[in-house]
Amino acid sequence: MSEYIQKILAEVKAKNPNEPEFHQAIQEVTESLKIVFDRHPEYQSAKILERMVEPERLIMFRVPWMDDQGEIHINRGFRIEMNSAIGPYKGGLRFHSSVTLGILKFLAFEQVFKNSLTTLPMGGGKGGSDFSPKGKSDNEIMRFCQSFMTELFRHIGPNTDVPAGDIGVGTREIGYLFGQYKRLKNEFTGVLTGKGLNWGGSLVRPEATGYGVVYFAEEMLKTKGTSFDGKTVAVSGFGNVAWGAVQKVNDLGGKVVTLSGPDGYIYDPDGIKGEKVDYMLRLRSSNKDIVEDYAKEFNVEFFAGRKPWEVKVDVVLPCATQNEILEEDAKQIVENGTMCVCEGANMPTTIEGVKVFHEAGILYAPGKASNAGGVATSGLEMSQNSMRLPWPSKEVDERLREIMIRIHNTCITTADRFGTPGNYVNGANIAGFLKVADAMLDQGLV
Ligand code: NDP
Ligand code: 2IT
Repeated sequence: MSEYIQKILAEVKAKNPNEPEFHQAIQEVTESLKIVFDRHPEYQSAKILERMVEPERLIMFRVPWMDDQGEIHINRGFRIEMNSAIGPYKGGLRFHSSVTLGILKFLAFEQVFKNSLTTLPMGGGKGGSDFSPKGKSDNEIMRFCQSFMTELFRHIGPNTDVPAGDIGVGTREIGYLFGQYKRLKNEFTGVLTGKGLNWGGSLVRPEATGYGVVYFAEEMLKTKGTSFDGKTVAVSGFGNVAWGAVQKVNDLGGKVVTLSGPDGYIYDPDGIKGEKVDYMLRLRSSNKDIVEDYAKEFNVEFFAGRKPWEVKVDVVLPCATQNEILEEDAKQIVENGTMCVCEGANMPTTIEGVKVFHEAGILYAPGKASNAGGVATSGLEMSQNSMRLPWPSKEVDERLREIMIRIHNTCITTADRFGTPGNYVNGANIAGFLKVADAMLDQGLV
């Protein structure tokens, strides 16, 4: 690693202590950028990377709310406005007990590159809270969302910062957040995406991240002259992204045999199809945080405390959360003869895990490229809101597929151009970086 990159990493670690995920995300990107700095010293002298690792603005606030028994709780709310060089800040909100400032900073940093790859005019941001929806009633979730928005509303807007969903935030939560924003501002605008269809949402947004992951993986398989037809697939998670991915794998003739939760994984050798896919929605909205119920409902095996990576499959789609594929999991996946790993979650594979995939020469795509279909369709929702015209689902789906194919091709051609053919990590990091970096150069010292 060059001295320059090492110096930046050391500074980031010193300035942002106890934020290992943020360090990890920056390390992964900077390793790819070394080749860029060798060829283009102008980015180094303009200190573009040093600027990019520092959020433009960071908002942290108190979220007090009352539970159904009248007890008061205080959670912490965040919004990281990371980079607005190419458009308004854009990115999801995560509600999960594990949320910390460092986790949201890693997600906001990734989002800048991802949004750049979509070809749409969106900057990067992320937010959320350490509030856990697990075991909460609908009314409690509503009161929490209203309190969260009572502070957040003054910092966001359709041309400033447009949040959406992520872990623990789906259409229900977006509804409560949108309702409160509208009351406070007396404005009906596209300030959030992932809205319900009757109040400004886009068709295909709920499915978009998962569909996009599978469209991307389909392009990866094509480079080896094959397709999803007849392939077995391991999916982790059972949330929004997993749900969309399972449906599209089925459409393309593949068979998904696993789902997972924090409690373990289920193995369904007949494939997750038909009513089983609908059941995933019930599982997700039960707020129980477990996948074991699927095994009971459909009489399949459940493996407590284990990950689905021990199952022999052709394709792996990690769709749960960060760092769910460790080095030893990656080795297991390679040993299983898996040919393609395409990430639905953000940073599900550790740096050591990615190294294992690269050394084995299997197809591997990082989330910032392969899961960009969610935010891309959020961008399409923003376009429809601005035009005040909803598009039919076929049109949204076709645009989504085109965007995913374009991102795939950008990764391939950029990796080639910088002398690392087939390396999707370098392709995504470099292409994502160049667009934002050039915009920052154009805009002066920002
Ligand atoms: P959901 O809340 O719908 O589902 C998240 C899934 O991951 C659930 O199965 C959840 O289980 C599980 N999970 C969450 N935290 C943990 C944990 N610490 N350990 C094990 N399992 C966990 O979220 P999404 O499907 O929206 O998000 C999944 C991933 O995809 C995340 O990495 C997210 O950042 C990423 N992503 C989401 C996009 C979107 O548009 N929604 C777009 C692009 C990426 P449980 O609920 O039981 O905790
Ligand atoms: O990680 C992500 O890209 C998301 N959670 C979606 C963000 C968005 O603004 O749609």
